[in-house]
Parts: sequence; C-alpha cells; structure tokens
Amino acid sequence: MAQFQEVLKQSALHPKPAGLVLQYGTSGFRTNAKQLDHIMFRMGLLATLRSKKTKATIGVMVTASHNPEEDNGVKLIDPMGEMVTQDWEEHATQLANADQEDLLTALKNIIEKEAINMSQEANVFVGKDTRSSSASLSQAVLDGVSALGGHSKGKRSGYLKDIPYMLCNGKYGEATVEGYYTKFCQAFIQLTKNTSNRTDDQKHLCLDGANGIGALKVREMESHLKKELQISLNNDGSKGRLNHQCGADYVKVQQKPPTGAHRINPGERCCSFDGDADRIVYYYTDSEGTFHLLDGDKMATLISTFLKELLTQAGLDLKIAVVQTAYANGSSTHYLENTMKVLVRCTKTGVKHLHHVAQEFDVGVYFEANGHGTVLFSKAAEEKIQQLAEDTNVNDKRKKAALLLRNTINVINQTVGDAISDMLLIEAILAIKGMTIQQWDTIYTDLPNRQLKVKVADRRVIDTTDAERRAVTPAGLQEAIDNLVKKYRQARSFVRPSGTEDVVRVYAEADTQESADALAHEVSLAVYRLAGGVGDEPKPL
Ligand code: G16
Repeated sequence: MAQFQEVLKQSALHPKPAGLVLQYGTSGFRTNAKQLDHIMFRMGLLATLRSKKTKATIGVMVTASHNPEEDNGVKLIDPMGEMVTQDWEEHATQLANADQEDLLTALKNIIEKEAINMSQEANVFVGKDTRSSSASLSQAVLDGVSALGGHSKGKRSGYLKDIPYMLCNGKYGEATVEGYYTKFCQAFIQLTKNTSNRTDDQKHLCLDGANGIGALKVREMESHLKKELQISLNNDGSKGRLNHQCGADYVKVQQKPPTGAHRINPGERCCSFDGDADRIVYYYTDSEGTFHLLDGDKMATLISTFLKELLTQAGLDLKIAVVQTAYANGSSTHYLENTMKVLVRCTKTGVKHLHHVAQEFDVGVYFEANGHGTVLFSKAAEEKIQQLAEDTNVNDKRKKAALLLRNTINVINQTVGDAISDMLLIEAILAIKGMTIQQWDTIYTDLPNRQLKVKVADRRVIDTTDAERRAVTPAGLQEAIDNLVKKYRQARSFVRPSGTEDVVRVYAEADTQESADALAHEVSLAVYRLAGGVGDEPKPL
C-alpha cells in the first residue's frame, strides 16, 4: 500500500532513539522535548487512525502544561473533547515504543485490532502551546497525519482549550475561536447583569498568565467582557519564562504568590493559570500579609453550593455530586459530605478519570485540588432546566433560578477543564452572591498540607490502590506510612508515582503546618529508603 511506503519514508526522518521507552501517562506523553520527535510523528499516525475509526475529527495537543519550558508532551483528544479511551492509550504506548523496523507491524496490528477502514477520510486538529520546541514538534505530528493521508486542520498556535470545544462541532456554540469568546463572555455578562452596582474594585481581578497561551487569549478576549470584569494581567509572556516561579502549579505547591506580579494589596482578588490554561487557583493576602490559597477544592465547594441552592430554588430534583482525588483537602471532603450533604466520589489523579465519574450524575462537579476541573450537566438535566426557564406558568422565584442555571451552563466549558471558563464562572458566582474572596475562603478552613517530590531509580516500583490512597508495593511502604500518620493529629498521607514527571509525589496533611511538613518529610524518607531513592536523602523542611 502506497500509504505504508510513505510512512516508512517519513518515519526515517523521525527516528526513535534506541532503547527509549515512554508510557502514555496521566496526560499523554511527557518528557524532555529532545526525546519527543518520533513520538509526535507516531501520534500523528495514531490520531489519523483514530479519526478513520470514529469518522470524526481528532485533536492532538502539543504541550507539557505545568512542566518546565524544556519539557514537552502530546495528548490525543476524542471527538467530544475527551481524552482517548484506555484501549487507545495502550495503542499509543505500543506505537511509541516499537523499534524503527517494527513500526509498520505495530501500525498494522492496531488497524487490524480496531478493524479500521483505511479508505475512510481522516481529519486532525493540531494545537500547540508557547514552548520554543512546540513549532517543530507539531510539524512532526503533521508529518504523521499526512503520511497516512489524513487532512490536518492546520498547525494552530491557538488556545489549546478551544480544541476540545471545537471538536464538539458546535454542540456548545459556534465552533470558532471568536465563537468561543462570544459565547462565554455573553453568558458571563448575562449572569452578572442584575448584580447590584458592583464597584470597579469588585470588578477587578489580578491574573497571573504563567507566561503561557492563556495570557495571550485573555488579551484577545478582554474587549468581549465590556469592562464587567477588569483584568490586570501579569506574567503575560512578554518577558518571563513559561511556568517559571509563576503559574497555578507554582502557587499551589509553594503556597505563595507568583513572582512577576505587581505588589498585591491586602484582600485583592488574584488568580493564576498554568502554562496551557487548563488549571486555575485563586489567592489573596490578608492585612497581616499572610497568604491564603483557594484551590480546586474551594472552587468545587463554591460552585456546588451555588448550584445546589439554585436547584432547590428551582424545585428541580437533580442528583448533584462532587468528584475529587486523594489530594483533596480533608476539610473540603468533610464540609461537602457533612455540611452541604453532597455526594462525594474519589478517583485516581487525572482529569480523564474525574470526567468519567462526573458523567454518572445529573450535575457532576469535578475538580482536582491543583485547580483542574469543570462541571458536567447530563442531557436530561439541561433539558429540564431549559423547559423550566421557558415555562410561563411557574412562579418568579423558580423561573429566576432556572434562568440563572441556564446562563451558568452557558459559561461552563463542559468539554474539559478550562481556566478561562472556570475564571468566568467563579467571578460570576462571587458577583451574584456579593461575596468577597475572604468570605469565600471562610466557608471552611483547609487542613495545613504539604506536597513533596522524591527521586527514585524507577517510579514504577510503586503501585497503588483505593484511588491511589494506599501503596500496594514496595513491601512495607504502606505499613511505614500508616505508622507515621498515627503520630500526628487529623493526619493523612499517601504517595504515588507521577504520570507527568519522573518523580514520586508525597502528600501529607495534619492539624498544624509543622506537623504536615514533618509528616511529609518522614514519608519522603520512607519512599527514599524503601522505593530506591536516588541522590541525596530528603532533608527536613
Ligand atoms: C496533568 C493532568 C492532571 C494531573 C497533573 C499532575 O495536568 O491533566 O489531571 O493532576 O497532570 O499529574 P501527575 O501527578 O500524575 O504528574 P497538567 O496541567 O500538567 O496537564
């Protein structure tokens, strides 16, 4: 077949380094950009096969999100904006690791297993972030697409989150970047139009763009907001490096404000995006200069409280749930279950896992503590809300709640976590509730916590169960963690291999920051000693 000859010819230009083995992880392939050229070419091939199989457009995103500038990565996006299925993740790993001379066999195996009609047309959207390596790596993806005769919808340096949005072929609005801005900004303006006399201070938000693509897109979008939200944009990419001492991951893990931002006034509402703008965290400093973080858990609580109140006012009996991961602060889970009386489910790390669980409910609010998440509404829920909003026989209170719910749905990007849409949603809720960031923060108090990383020779020696809350291997590790946790009050800790970096992640929480720090350090030592730590032993904080 001529196509296979072309694959052979082109693949020689994108050779696989001998002995390199990479795994499709939490969010696709991620590693140093220098090791990724062959992976990109092969993902171009795979996306083309996936498009032939689904008879729909597939997305390929070239990004390493929160990771350092020198890294890069790639993930495949299915036609409705979701990550590809587990089977296709396995195909991706196999294709990525096939030796150069076995590439065609690996490709043919997938074609056979999936019964793909090779004469079917294929379309692939390719998007990239602002990393310097992204231009040539996305070209490698395009080479893969064209080698198998696929059509590419351009090497777009667009906002990555509009790719899942556009893949939905207009399900959520007009499928263009301009349509994206118009839809979300109009919904925001609709939602906030009856909020009484907000001052310019209340409309003001300080945003750290992590020197990434989100900053560029916020600049383009600003005029659509008609001054209803007034954004001071820092780390806009004009000088600083991507994610370097800024961005959502830095702020969340370091628990301090980003550098490169203007001096934050006490009580000023601030937020940070990550490098590809799929995460957002909020923060402020109080009058004593103490930093306060409002992460994904706080956002999930604010959003689910707001939605639950509206559903009650609208008299709609819809099942709402919040989906979290093991990183969720114990206080948030306690508040949601015991005060809010909302169903809470816990899944493995990775939005793809949370997304699937959230789909089981009428209204599924899902957020990772790192600020990655969104809200999903079932088709039936959307229809009920729509009917009520149009019903002329219901009382004003129910109707008002239904209209607010309808506009809330319109401000949410249900395809995937999207920092811009999450920001507009949070801003709208705070405006409607007339709430300051401090008032939002006092809904519940986080347990002090600490996240650390440990370098080990091979992080795959750690295997986990129970949504990553318990380690199964290596022997003795979970027992050691259990014994350490017993020494502290209100304590919890777990370890897991990262799916995006070559490290083991350690999380600990306890009644005081000193205890959380000490526990995190002791658990790190246990990982270092029992799971093959490399380099210096972890030091106390
Ligand atoms: C990705 C995933 C997130 C996950 C994060 C960290 O985020 O999309 O769901 O929480 O990686 O994963 P891990 O702890 O396995 O390294 P991003 O923002 O880097 O795409």
